[in-house]
Amino acid sequence: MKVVWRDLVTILTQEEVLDKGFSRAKKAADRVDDPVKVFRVRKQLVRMVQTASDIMSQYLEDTEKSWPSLDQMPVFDRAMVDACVGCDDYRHHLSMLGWGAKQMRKISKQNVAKITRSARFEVMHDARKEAYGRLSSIMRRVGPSLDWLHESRMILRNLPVIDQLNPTIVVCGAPNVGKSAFISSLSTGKMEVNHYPFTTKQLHVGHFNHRRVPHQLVDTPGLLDRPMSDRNAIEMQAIAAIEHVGSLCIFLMDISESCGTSLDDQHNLLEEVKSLLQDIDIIVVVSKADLMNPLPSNWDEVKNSELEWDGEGEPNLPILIDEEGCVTISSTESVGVIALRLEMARRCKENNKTDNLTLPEGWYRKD
Ligand SMILES: Nc1nc2c(ncn2[C@@H]2O[C@H](COP(=O)(O)OP(=O)(O)O)[C@@H](O)[C@H]2O)c(=O)[nH]1
Ligand SMILES: [Mg+2]
Repeated sequence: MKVVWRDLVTILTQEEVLDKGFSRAKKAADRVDDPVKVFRVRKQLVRMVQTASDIMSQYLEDTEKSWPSLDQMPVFDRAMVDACVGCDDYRHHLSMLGWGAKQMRKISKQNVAKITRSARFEVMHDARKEAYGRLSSIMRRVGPSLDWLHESRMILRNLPVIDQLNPTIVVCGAPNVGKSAFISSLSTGKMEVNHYPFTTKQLHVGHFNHRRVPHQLVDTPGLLDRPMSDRNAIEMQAIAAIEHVGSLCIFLMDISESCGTSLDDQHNLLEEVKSLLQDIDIIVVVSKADLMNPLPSNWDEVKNSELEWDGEGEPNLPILIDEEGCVTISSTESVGVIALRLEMARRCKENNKTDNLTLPEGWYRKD
């Protein structure tokens, strides 16, 4: 169900498909052997028409089938396709290939009938020529769709990869509040930087495993880190896609204001994020706890319990809490991060419980 755009093979141009069809047709005709000239010529011409049509229509059908169907695609990928190349165009150009293949098979049938019905060389040759002309004209109609698919493949190959079957935690907050530091401190591997091909915006993805379940952490710089009065349709679509895959949102707030954004503006951003990600459970977390003076009162307790935990099971480690009673962490000192990670995994699981009743789109219940 996961869409792997990298696996799409290159798309031939209409000239290349025609070349392929006609050169294979010629080879097939050369192999025909019959001592009686009229039979031999007839067989050759029939072979040419059939082979050319078969090769080209098969190519078109295989290509159409090898592209993921929009109806079976996870919602995140579909929203990306829509934002990048447009779902209507996607559907139209793929269906043009199917249309072309059908027309070609029809032409082959009709002109083969003409060839076999006649014993006159001129009629037979004309029918072959006519078939080639009609096949070429169908290819000319399909050509722009092949070009479109070629271009789209280049774009779709670079789509960000999010596995919608695994929990996804969206990390937001103003610039410099510590989102990257937070994701890095939790991630086992390196943070991947993906690009939305349709904007200059990026998507940063980190991963951690909890009880063998990979959890994805995504940060969307430029998209959810500043208030924007005029997000364009494409950016809104990216946000909708993010909302759809998100199981949980962590909103980081830097109360030291060392990030350069005032607390008021951070609160405004929080309200905006809440309205944009309406369907996602949001936890507000205060970052950079190590800068607090005094340190949170349970700093040592949290630090020690995190150090003592052996990584097994799902203990309830104490959450780091600041003076105001807010959840907090220090990514640089690694305090409160593991306790929060356990809480995030719990929340993701809880939030998925209800989702399990409604299967992901494109999945069918077998009862
Ligand atoms: N003292 C302290 N600094 C932090 C912490 N987390 C991030 N920073 C610093 O804050 C700055 C911005 O962090 P970054 O993760 O790049 O923020 P982002 O823009 O939200 O991704 C960097 O200089 C970090 O070193 C933290 O927990 N404690
Ligand atoms: Mg960052």
